[in-house]
Amino acid sequence: MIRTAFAAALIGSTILLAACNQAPEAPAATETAASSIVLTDTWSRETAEGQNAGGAFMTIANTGTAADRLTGGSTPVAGRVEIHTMTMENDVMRMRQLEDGLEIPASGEVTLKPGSFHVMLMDLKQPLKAGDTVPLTLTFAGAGTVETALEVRDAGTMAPEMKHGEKDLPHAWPLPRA
Ligand SMILES: [Cu+2]
Repeated sequence: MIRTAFAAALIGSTILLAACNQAPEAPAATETAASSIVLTDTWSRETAEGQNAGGAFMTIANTGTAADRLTGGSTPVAGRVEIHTMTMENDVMRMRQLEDGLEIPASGEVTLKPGSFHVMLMDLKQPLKAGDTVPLTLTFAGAGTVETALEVRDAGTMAPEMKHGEKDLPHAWPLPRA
C-alpha cells in the first residue's frame, strides 16, 4: 500500500517535471521581462547649487514581445523620482508628470532626452557634479526594478535638437547657473 502511494507520488512528480520540460519558453513572467529591458547612454546634467531637481536621460530598449511601462524609480541623491514629458503650450515648454508612466513598445525603444521624455530627480539632496556617477533604480510594470548608473555631464550638454530652438531653452529646465 505504502509502496503504491510512493510510486504514485514518483510518477506524479515525473509528470510534473515532464510538463515543465515541455514549456521551456514560459519561465516566470518577471524573469522574461527583466532581461528584456536594456538601458543605454544613461546620463544626467550637472546642477547648480540650490537647484532642487535634475533630469536624467537614456535610451530604453524593450527586446521583449510585450510592451512594458516605466512607472518610476529611486536614487539615493533625490527625494523622489518622477517620469516627465515636455510639451509646448503657447510657445512655452512645460513639464508634466506622466502619472501612468511611459510605455516602452515591444521590440522597440524610447529615448529620453532634453526637451522630451525624461526622468526627473526631485528634491535633490546634493548638487549633481559633472564627472560624478549617480546610481538610479528604475521601476517597470513588467520588468520590475532595473539598476543603472547615470554619468553626470556638464551643464552645457544639450542634445542637438535643443540647440536650434533657442526659445525653448529658458523654459526647458531650471536655469543651470545664475
Ligand atoms: Cu521634468
